[in-house]
Amino acid sequence: DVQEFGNAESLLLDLATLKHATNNFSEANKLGEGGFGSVYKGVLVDGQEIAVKRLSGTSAQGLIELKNEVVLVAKLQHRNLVRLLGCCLEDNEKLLVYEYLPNGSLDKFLFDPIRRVQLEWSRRYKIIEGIARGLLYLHEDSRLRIIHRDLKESNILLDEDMNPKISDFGFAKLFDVDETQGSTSRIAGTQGYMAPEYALHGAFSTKSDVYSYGVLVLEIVTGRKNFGFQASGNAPDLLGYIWQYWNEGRALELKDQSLGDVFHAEEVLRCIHIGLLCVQEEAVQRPSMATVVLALSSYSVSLA
Ligand code: ACK
Repeated sequence: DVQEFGNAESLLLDLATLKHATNNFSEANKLGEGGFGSVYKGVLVDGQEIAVKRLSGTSAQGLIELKNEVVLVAKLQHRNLVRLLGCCLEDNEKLLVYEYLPNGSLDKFLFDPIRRVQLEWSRRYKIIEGIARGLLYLHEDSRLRIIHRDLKESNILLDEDMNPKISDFGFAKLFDVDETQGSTSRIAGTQGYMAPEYALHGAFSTKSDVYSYGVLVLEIVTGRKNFGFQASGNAPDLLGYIWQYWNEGRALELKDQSLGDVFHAEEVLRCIHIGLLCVQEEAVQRPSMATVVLALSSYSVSLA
């Protein structure tokens, strides 16, 4: 029912148009698998490039999540969030249409042996800062106040200027001003990025997003994985891990090619510090995203 989408009628797109744009969802147009199903590249008749997310499965749960996502994301506009352009629910299809981001996900860049070289330090820092701003907007500045719940590299897309944009709001939940925490029996996050209280008890909050953000920061700085909590019980030895990374001289890979051989040790350490603060076991001890953004931006100001 279109009415359930509120003012989203203008967001409804025609199935024939989307089939034409994606060559009938051909394999050649497939970008990959996302959280909800396959993602296809498309080009509209006016030349505009789009990414079409085709929801798989016909469960009621899937449809509810889709509607949730459409209503939420359509209202959000921020330079660090992927724009939702529209959706289509014709013929049992459940399609979400997004702006197309040519550089794909941070996951591919960060952990690809060739492409990671393109991520010199100044870019990594901007990505760390951009994700923080997008997340702060979700948590506090958008009128909706949203907890993302599944923040990880594959949900961070990069635009043509390598500006990061957070995607996949299907698991995000609206929360009221006086109900800033939730609990769910259906845990929607990803192992290794979920805060302990969320992975173990389903308790999510803005602070569980902060935890995932901390894991992201440590992974973006070091190019390594597995900084997050594992439900199997093995607590990651964060400091040992980072110390080893530092000793191996891997940090020196992060020198800024555009500035010659300048190595931003202070910035690198600052980001590691912020990452470690964010992945503290006790949620109350983690900083808010407002504090993180301030720490990152006041630092770049003081460097200038
Ligand atoms: O790393 P990628 O190339 O970037 O592979 C994944 C894949 O689809 C499954 O999520 C890509 N993808 C998702 N959304 C978009 C988008 N809006 N623009 C471009 N690529 C996208 C993602």
